[in-house]
Amino acid sequence: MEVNTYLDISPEVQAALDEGKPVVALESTIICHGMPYPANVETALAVEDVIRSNGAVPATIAVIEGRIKAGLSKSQIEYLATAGNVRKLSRRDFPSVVADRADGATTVAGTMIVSAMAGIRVFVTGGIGGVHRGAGQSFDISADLQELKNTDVAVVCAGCKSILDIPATLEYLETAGVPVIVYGSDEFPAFYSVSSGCPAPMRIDTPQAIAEMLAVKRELGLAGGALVACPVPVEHEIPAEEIDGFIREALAQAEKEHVSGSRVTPYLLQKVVDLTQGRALATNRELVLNNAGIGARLAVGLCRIE
Ligand code: PSU
Ligand code: MN
Repeated sequence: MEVNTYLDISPEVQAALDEGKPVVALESTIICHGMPYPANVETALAVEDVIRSNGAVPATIAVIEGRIKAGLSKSQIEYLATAGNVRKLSRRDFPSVVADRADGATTVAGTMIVSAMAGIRVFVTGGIGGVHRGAGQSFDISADLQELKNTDVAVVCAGCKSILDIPATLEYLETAGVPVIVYGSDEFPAFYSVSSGCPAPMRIDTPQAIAEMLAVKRELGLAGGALVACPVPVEHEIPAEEIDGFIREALAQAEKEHVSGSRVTPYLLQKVVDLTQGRALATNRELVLNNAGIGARLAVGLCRIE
């Protein structure tokens, strides 16, 4: 791929890519808009450590002063975690954030775009965006789903929150032709909860077997991404019946305040954290760390095959 003139790949990430070593991308929306300071920095650095201890190089993705970054230093992570007006950066936002030389925190869609630019095949996050409840009226469907359709990166997550319409999100992914793999469970996970009530479209029990499937997908020339959903470790889950009341409350407040557009998801995430008084934050941290271990082993598996 042509070297993108707006992209800075850190020396460590570039060396790993050149040597064919495993690299795992990480998003920055979770740092800037998903968690409060200092939990955001602490989690971001802990996730990088888990990736390293599982044999891969972490590449946190963001835009800083208009430069697209793959691989951030500790001080850059600290900067983003405390900077006030970092923009939420999905596909449509790249031209303006880069042209304005602004700071941007990449969503799942944004991080997939930069991963593909840099040649990174695995990306670990917490939860993806999807089809919102009431999308039949609002048309609110995350650009993350379009990106999964189009961009060849494997996204490792803990499913999606029930702030979304999970069955509709899975229908959308099926229509888009995106393989959805649940790691070690027969049920698609609902971020905080192991259970969503939706059966797993496909179940695979080891990172190596997922890597083998993704290698076949590539050899078949099938474009687009894949979604790997890992249930939160059960000892850290908030069971669906406990979190559902908080989610309903958050949705009701969003409606009352007429929140719309790109503000909807950050608003709902923040409300759930506030309403659960930090319990959601602790679960969020644990599930991302769990995903990081699995994602790193998947990246190692892919390098072994190719
Ligand atoms: N869902 C979560 N945690 C998150 C997000 C979603 O459980 O942090 C963030 C991700 O960055 C995701 C984005 O890509 O929100 C989706 O925003 P929207 O629904 O506006 O597309
Ligand atoms: Mn939306």
